[in-house]
Amino acid sequence: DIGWFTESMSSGKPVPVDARHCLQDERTPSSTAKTDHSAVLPYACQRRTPLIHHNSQITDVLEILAQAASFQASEVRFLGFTRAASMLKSLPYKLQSVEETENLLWCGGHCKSVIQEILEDGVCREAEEIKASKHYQCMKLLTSIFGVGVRTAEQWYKDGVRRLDDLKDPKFKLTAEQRAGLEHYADLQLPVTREEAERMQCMIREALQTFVPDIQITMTGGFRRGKQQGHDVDFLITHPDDNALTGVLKKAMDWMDGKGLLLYRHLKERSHAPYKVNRNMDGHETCYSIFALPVGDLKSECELEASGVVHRTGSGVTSPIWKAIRVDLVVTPFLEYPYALLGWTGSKHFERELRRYSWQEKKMTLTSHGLFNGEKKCLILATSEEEIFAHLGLEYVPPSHRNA
Ligand code: DCT
Ligand code: MG
Repeated sequence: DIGWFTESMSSGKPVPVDARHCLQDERTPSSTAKTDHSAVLPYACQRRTPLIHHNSQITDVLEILAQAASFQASEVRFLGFTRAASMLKSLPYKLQSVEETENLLWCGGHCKSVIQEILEDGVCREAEEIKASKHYQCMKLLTSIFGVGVRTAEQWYKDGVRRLDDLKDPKFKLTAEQRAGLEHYADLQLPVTREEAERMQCMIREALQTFVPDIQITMTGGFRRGKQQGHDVDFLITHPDDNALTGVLKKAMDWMDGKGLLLYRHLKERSHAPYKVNRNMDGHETCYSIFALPVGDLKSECELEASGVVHRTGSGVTSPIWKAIRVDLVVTPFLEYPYALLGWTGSKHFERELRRYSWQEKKMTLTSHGLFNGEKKCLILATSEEEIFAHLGLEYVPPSHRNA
């Protein structure tokens, strides 16, 4: 029952209660968090998970099994494989024998036999069969289109879609997002490099500062966790004065559109009842977009041919002028910024585990808007990510170790 939350948010402005007032006892660190054996703590948000770890041979396979489970809409199996993979990613050593999994939560049963097979034979037959299966290959292809989720892909698969070209049949009614995704498919399959992400940030900052000179923009998502490449770039936008944020995203997007930098955008307004939104989403004003990032000689000939992003110059020679890049832009009120930063830094599994831990261990609801104490019926303020971890009784995990 989150009726109390409804009330505080119904005006559109959250009314946070001072954290010190309602959280005295929440600051006590959990007994487990103090030990040095953080690698085997049950929740991924209690562990430190670096980007590069010691068990990728096993985790790669477990993640294929997890993805196949998600394609079969089996959330339980998806979570089982994902939690096992995440546990192994946080181990500070390479697993040598299956016996070492004895004390590792989530690594029993089916996962244990998979781990054993890989340790002994170097491959997992089940994963090899999955990779070779038509259903898996097709679902992987279709869900890699911007705007296509598992349910749509499954429906298309049942309707006989096997290749992207099959979607040209007018009987398939594509959304504007999916049409843009297909149009720029080849480019969007190329990883976005850190250098491209940084150029993107400069471009967007310039546009935003045209309207609000001291606006803040922060790169989040995988890049903030230290990844050198990603499937998109995620940004958070904020300002100490909420009024300065009103309408600025739309104005900046129009400004960039006028310069020919935008290929697609979908602006979602701020929801005044964010708790009603799908639990995987939030209520911040967001723009899901595809930018045309100007490029020099960044791409190889074959990448260019595949992407179709070549433009004829007067002499008939082709040269690249832009690369399509997926960008998510999120506007957050200053008070909610630490929560939005924590929520948008990821990884997805780290976030899922933070929310699970908050609810199961602390009876609190964590979103990218705030932390809500269900027992004391209050909203808890925080001025930094460190404070949010402290409120939850968790040891602070820096972004570089949230690659769960
Ligand atoms: N997020 C989440 N739950 C979702 C989707 C996103 O908690 N269902 C959060 C976690 C990561 C962040 O938003 C950005 O999402 P992505 O861009 O999808 O993830 P990423 O870690 O940035 O991965 P990539 O590098 O591939 O973009
Ligand atoms: Mg991302």
